[in-house]
Amino acid sequence: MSYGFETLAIHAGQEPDERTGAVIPPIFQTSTYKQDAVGSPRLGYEYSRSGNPTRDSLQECLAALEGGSRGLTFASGLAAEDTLIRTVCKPGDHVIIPDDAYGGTFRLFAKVAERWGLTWSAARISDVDDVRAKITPNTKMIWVETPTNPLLGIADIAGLAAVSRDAHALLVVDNTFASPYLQQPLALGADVVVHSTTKYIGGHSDVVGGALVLNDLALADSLQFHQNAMGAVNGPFDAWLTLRGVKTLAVRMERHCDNAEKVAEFLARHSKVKQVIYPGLPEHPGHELATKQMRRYGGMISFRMGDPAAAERVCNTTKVFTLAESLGGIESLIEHPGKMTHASVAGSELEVPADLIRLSVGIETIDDLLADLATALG
Ligand code: P1T
Repeated sequence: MSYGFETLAIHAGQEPDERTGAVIPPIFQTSTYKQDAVGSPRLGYEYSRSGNPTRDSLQECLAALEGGSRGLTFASGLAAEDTLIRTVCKPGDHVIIPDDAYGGTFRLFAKVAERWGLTWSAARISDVDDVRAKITPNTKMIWVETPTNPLLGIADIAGLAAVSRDAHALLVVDNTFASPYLQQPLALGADVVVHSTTKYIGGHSDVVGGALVLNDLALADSLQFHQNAMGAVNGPFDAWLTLRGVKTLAVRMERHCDNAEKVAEFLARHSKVKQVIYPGLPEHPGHELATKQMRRYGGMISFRMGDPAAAERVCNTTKVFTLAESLGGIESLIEHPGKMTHASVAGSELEVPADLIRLSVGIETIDDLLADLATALG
């Protein structure tokens, strides 16, 4: 029987505990496991870097939510990315990255992987032809964010999947901004989905984590080998917190989208705002594509003030929107990408405008959010 998304979020990988009937899977807060005889670990569990039942529950749940065969979870989104890059690529290989992406992802390619012999090119990820033009004989991965962070560009996942297949490269989609509730890249032809589970999946800004989901079982085995060999795993309590959060993903995302649509309309009408960037607005260049490949348009909005000082002033003034990095939690956050989350891309092709403000619209009362922005802009 195939269950719906909300049912999977609550039940996949989360059977009641066999021994006690506890409805919620326990936190197996243990580093190691008693073995019945030398070489006979129970149920294959021998050491918690290699395997832990709480982590297994989360991995199974996330695989189900993305429509993938296997999930692997990590200590952070960047740990998941690093494990994927070092599993798939070797020195001399080439990767295409988006010309708009999370600053930390750019830093991982440009300041870490490059030192180990990986080469990369930045492409306009919303332009399939530009991505195709950047392919080289050594291209191993096309790395996509959609929507991108922080400029909310939309990439054609199915179109890029065709390009990557022709090039014998892997299509990797960072699905952090959309979450599996709004978009399922594997069904559109992606090979691997990446998540910072710190964001919408955890949803409560209380735990850092990352995940990979895929269908290729041989690659999944290789990733699992590297997950253990490199050791960037999430702990049992972090896995449990993430599982606790993901159960409500569908209802949270609906409210994030409701609120973001109203905030985007409010900002678009405001005389002090120069440009609002939200895929749900008809004037967004990726609006049609987003309508096709996403269920709704998400909770992230960026906007430009036309003046960097004005942007900083707004960020420093809101009260319900908390000035902080990160996104995807139930509370609304505001930030200045140029000086905060994307400081590491300064001077690169990925540099973001200095008058840009990014909002992670939370699930508070919409009137309070609009009043807060009206005061800060006023
Ligand atoms: O922070 P971490 O869990 O390691 O995830 C990194 C990451 C990966 N991919 C995307 C699209 C992200 O947005 C992030 C983290 N981003 C922020 C912290 C931020 O405020 O944008």
